[in-house]
Amino acid sequence: MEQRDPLDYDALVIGAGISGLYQLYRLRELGLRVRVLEAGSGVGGTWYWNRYPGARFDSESYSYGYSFSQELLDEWSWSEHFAPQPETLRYLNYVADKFDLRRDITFHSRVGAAHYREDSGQWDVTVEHGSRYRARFLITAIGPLSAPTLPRIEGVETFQGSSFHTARWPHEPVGFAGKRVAVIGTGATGVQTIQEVAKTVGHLTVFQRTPNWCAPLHNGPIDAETQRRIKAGYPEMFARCRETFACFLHTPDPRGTFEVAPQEREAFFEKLYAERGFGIWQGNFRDILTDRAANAAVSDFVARKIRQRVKDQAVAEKLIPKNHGFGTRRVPLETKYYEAYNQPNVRLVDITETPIERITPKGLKTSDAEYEFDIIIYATGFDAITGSFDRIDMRGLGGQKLKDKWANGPQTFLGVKVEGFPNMFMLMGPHTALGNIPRSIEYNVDWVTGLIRYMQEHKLSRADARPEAVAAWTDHVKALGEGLLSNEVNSWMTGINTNVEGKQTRIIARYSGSAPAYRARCDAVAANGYRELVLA
Ligand code: NA7
Repeated sequence: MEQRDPLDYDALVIGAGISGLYQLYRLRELGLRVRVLEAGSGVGGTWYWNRYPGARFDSESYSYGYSFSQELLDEWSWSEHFAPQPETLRYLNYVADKFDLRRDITFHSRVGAAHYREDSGQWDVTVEHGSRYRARFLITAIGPLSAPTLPRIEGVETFQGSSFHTARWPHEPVGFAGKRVAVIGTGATGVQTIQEVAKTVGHLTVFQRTPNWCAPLHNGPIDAETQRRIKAGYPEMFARCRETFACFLHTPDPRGTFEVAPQEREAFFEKLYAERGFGIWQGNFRDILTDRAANAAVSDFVARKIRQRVKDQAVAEKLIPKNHGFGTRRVPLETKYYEAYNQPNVRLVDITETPIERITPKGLKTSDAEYEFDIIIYATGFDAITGSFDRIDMRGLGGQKLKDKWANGPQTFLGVKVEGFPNMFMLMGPHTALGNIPRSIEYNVDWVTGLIRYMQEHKLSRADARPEAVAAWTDHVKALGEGLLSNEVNSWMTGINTNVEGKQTRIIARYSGSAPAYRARCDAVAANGYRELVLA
């Protein structure tokens, strides 16, 4: 590889998604020379890559946008309660243009390596095509769900039709009319894809390994009067998002499931099932995600709904999860997903009964049949949370590799700092509060910006985490995860990905306390002069 002189900056940000764009905006305010390195050809991150049919928000659009600019809030009007991906991508492009962010972003630049140089106290960052950059601060804005994984099934590369991972969807439209289509995977992405493809497809076969508990999205257009109310109510709405458990508009009901009479309980579940968005997951009785009997009650309610909506009861039973309770994995929100299986041209194949043996040039072969397809869609998910870090050769003090350091699970301070990786700050890294992600991102970015400002003001050039602070935070995150039913289940949230070597053991990868508690802890660290960090 040609060795060039590295380009010098004060800060490098990896990724031009929601967090990278906002971090750039804030660091510019500090007067820093910043460069954002972005793998794609445009801004948007998740919303740039995930162009699959039916991709859209599951959080209310207005609660998902940036809150930092009143002008932006006034100017931008969301068209639907849950905006489709093209609209969100337009929004993020609008933000990039409005704040003139593009001039500090280099596209087509996938970072392959980031090494800390002790002699210069700088990060040396290499892009896969060879360009090198150098900066005092390195900020990872690489997303918790950005490293897509294909299934480890023999023959994937031999298929002669079109095949796509949902997170690597082509920029040109893909038509399904008259086509024989397969979808592998029934997570939040698979569900959105299936219900959309089913509208126009010739014939659709869904290969399901684990069914998920889905609930209705209840999307709809935003009319002029509602639009006016949304815009007038932004301050209160963002204040509410700051108070709720996970920054959504919904927050747990203070009552326990069995503190209310059976009839009232049923009526409450009905109400939630008829509401927009994550209410049934995030706004349910306080104990549904910790108490087995409470969880069984809501699971039973949703199972009955599935049986009512799916005509063929054998198919309905296959769609009802048996190995985990409602809400213990991410709840996919759907629009007529279950009804798709009532169509004569949609078929569900349970691959726990008849496993996929191989992908063939013409389609795929299960243990009992051969299928021919024109298109195979892999909705098989991501090497989540730590996967995007694993894909970069990151080395800290003494050349230590981050991947080795995290071999038994991530260890962080506040999910932002890793000991031995000075001046590297993670946005939406492991051990942070995810929830309604843009809300968490804005907080995370502001906190990192505050720390860098503090360093500027105190003429400090290096920040590292104290090992005891990392140990305490990591223990705290683990303790918070105890008793949560979701931590007894395999999912991307517990770090499981059957398609990635070494990701078969559950880890505690997410902070599962409340967002207000997370912010209170971070605020206290800042207010006390960052004593948990070694500042030099
Ligand atoms: P998920 O939720 O990880 O779902 C991936 C799906 O793909 C899931 O149904 C998997 O089954 C299935 N899968 C994965 N590998 C295979 C193989 N090898 N064979 C068959 N089926 C497979 O990813 P999504 O993209 O849907 O959603 C990720 C998050 O993005 C989502 O939660 C939102 O927050 C946004 P499994 O359940 O592992 O049996």
